[in-house]
This record gives sequence, structure tokens and C-alpha cells, in this order.
Amino acid sequence: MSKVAFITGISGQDGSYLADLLLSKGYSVHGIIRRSSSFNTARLEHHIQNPEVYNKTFFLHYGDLSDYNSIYNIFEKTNPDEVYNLGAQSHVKVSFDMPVYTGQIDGIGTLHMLEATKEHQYRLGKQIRYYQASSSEMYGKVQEVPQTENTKFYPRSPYGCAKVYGHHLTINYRESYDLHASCGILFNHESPRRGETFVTRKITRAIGRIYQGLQKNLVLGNMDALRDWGYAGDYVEAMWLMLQQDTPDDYVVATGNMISVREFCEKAFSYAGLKNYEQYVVTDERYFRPAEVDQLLGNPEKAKRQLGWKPKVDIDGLVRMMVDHDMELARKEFMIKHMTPTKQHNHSKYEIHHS
Ligand code: NAP
Ligand code: G4F
Repeated sequence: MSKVAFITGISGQDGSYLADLLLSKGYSVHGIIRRSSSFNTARLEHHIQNPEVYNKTFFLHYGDLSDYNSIYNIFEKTNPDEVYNLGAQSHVKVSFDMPVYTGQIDGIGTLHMLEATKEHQYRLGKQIRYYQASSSEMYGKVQEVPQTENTKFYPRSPYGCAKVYGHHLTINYRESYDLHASCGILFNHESPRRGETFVTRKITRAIGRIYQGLQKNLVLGNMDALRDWGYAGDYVEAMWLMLQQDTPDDYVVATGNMISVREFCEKAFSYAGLKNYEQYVVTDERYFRPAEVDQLLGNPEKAKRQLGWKPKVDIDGLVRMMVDHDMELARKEFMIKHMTPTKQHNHSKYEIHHS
């Protein structure tokens, strides 16, 4: 019998890579999607379009972390062995604009997931393994460098505060109800599937579009912030490894290296062949935060030692992967923008229109 996994946040960056990983390992994968007025499953299209997988080993269910009833029903329908709680309002800047909502989803939503896990574990009499997407944002104004599992938290945003609540709740459920519940304290991780409003992807998208003449500038906020950036594909492996351990625990997942937003720009623009990134980048107060996390640097020694995990993609590999992807994406965007249906040909054919 294949194992059954239930993923919240499956339509997001990490959820989509985790679904790829678990399907490749023979799992049946169930995920929550939210009802929206337009499609929100672009990162999952390769599974939805695959008749060997869709509704055979890969299933999507409508639900929302704010709606306990929908969560409970999905547990009942799917009877999961492993639960990965990745769903969140995950944007730090947006959490200042929507603090209550962020608390409801990232904090109380986590409580809904833990309650449903506890209920079903008792009801079914089988162990359910639970993963909580904790965050390096919990360290906020960092109290030591590098940060380990024992570093004191000092969150600097409603998002960071909600994640601290979810983190401590997960530990509390593990200790109170003997749940196999683990927290991954993941440092920033990126990919070509990263949301376009997070800084790395915003930079690589802009590079592709500037190169194609589709935009002139890149408008950023604080370029001095330092982050420990890894590759999302590597990080979902760590999530899975945590749930394969005999004992649940908490782990920092990071590369152990950090660079600034400015340095990321330098690397990415220069890899794309655009010298002097400064001529394209402008800063605007609009993208600064009421309170900033100046630096994050993780120490992943425990994950390396106990899980046998290590990152395969370094910062230069990550930059190359994201820039290559976004140069190609912008090239296609350029083609579509400059193509007009031709009178000479069949209307399904297009040609480049240089005006
Ligand atoms: P993401 O791309 O923003 O994806 C977030 C996911 O959560 C999406 O599938 C989103 O659905 C879903 N979601 C949002 N609100 C929801 C709600 N009310 N009910 C159910 N689902 C909801 O984030 P990510 O980068 O994959 O991150 C995954 C998790 O890891 C998040 O919990 C994040 O906070 C945490 N984390 C991320 C990083 C990082 O660097 N990426 C680091 C540490 C921790 P829609 O597609 O419908 O919006
Ligand atoms: O890419 P960011 O928005 O990521 P941030 O705030 O570090 O949060 C991400 O990582 C966390 C893990 O530490 C996750 F928990 C969280 O869910 C999310 O995935 O911003 C990175 C840095 C910040 O210091 C920000 O102020 O880049 C700075 N920045 C500068 N200009 C910008 C911009 N960030 C964004 N999003 N947009 C800008 O224009």
C-alpha cells in the first residue's frame, strides 16, 4: 500500500516541489486548493495534465486553513499517513497590511491542522506524522549569529509572530498528545517557481524583462538586507526526511552562507550579461518594512548530522537557474507581445511584429 500524504499550500512554491518529490516516491498525494475566480494551480499543471497521475495518485480538494470543517473533512476522506502544513499568508510585507488575516491563517490555521491531526490519530488509532513550516523569520532581530534550533526568537513582523505561535503550538501538541510532529525552521529558499513578489524572483523576472525591453527599471526596497538563500527543491527533501525519523524534532534548514539583496542583484544582472546593475535599480520607500530583519544566517549542522541532509544547489547555481528560467519566460512574453495574427496566413499562425 502506498503512503498517503496531505499537503496544505500545495499550489505554492514548496507545496508543488513537495508533491513532485512524494509522487516520485510512490505516495498518493492530496492537496488543498482555495476557490478563486481564476486558476491558481499553474505550478501543478504537469500533474493535472497527466492522466496517469491526476485523480489516481494526485488529488486536489477545495478547502481553507481558516475553515476547520473543510480541513476535518479532508482528513476523513483521505486518511493520511503524513501531513505537511505549508499553507500560509507567506509574505512578510503583506503581513503588516493584513496582520489579523495573517494571524488567522498562519497561527489559528496551524491550530486547526494540529487539532484535526490529533482527532484523527485518536479516532483511527494510527500514527499520523505532521510537518510544520516554521520560518527563520522567527529569529527576526537576531540574538546570535548563526542561528541554531536553540537561538532565542525575536520576530519583527505579524508574519514572524504568527509563525512563532504555530511553532510553539506544534511543540506543545507533540509534548501533550504524543504527536509525531516536527518543525522545519527553513531559511529563505527560492526557485523558478518562487512567487514574483519575493525579492529574488522580482529581480530575476525584471532582468529577463529589461533584457527584452519589456521594462526599464527594477524598483526595490532595502538592498542591504542579508539572507541565507537556498534552493526550494533541496529544502522539501529535508521536510520529507524529518517525517521519516523515529523521533519527531525541530531542525534548521539553511545553506550556512548569506549575501545581501544588493549582492544578489550584482550576481544576477552580471550573469545575464547586463553590466552595472545600478543603472537599472531604483529604490522606493514603498518596499521598505515598518520593522526589518537585517540579517539571517542559519547553522544547518543538526539537519546534516541527524537527517543526512545537505543542500545541493549553492547561491551561484540558484542565480543561474532562476535567471535562465526568467530570460526564457521574458523571451516568450516578448514574442507574444510582438506577434499579431497575419492576414496572409491561417489565423492560428503568428509572426513577429516589430513596430
Ligand atoms: P507560497 O508560495 O506563498 O505558498 C503558500 C501556499 O499557501 C499557497 O498554496 C497558498 O494558496 C496557500 N494558502 C494561502 N492562504 C491559505 C489559506 N487561507 N488556506 C489554505 N491555503 C492557503 O509559500 P512557500 O514559499 O511555498 O512557503 C511554504 C510555507 O513555508 C509557508 O508556510 C511559508 O510561510 C513557509 N516558509 C517559506 C520559506 C521560503 O523561503 N519560501 C521559508 C520559511 C518558511 P494560493 O496558491 O491559493 O495562494
Ligand atoms: O524576498 P522577501 O520578501 O523575503 P523575506 O521577507 O525574507 O521572507 C521570506 O523568507 C522567510 C524566511 O526567512 C519566509 F518565512 C517568508 O515566508 C518569505 O518566504 O524579502 C527578503 C529581503 C527583505 O529584507 C526585504 O526587505 O529583501 C528585502 N527587499 C528589498 N526590496 C525586498 C524588496 N523584498 C521584497 N519582497 N520586495 C522588494 O522589492
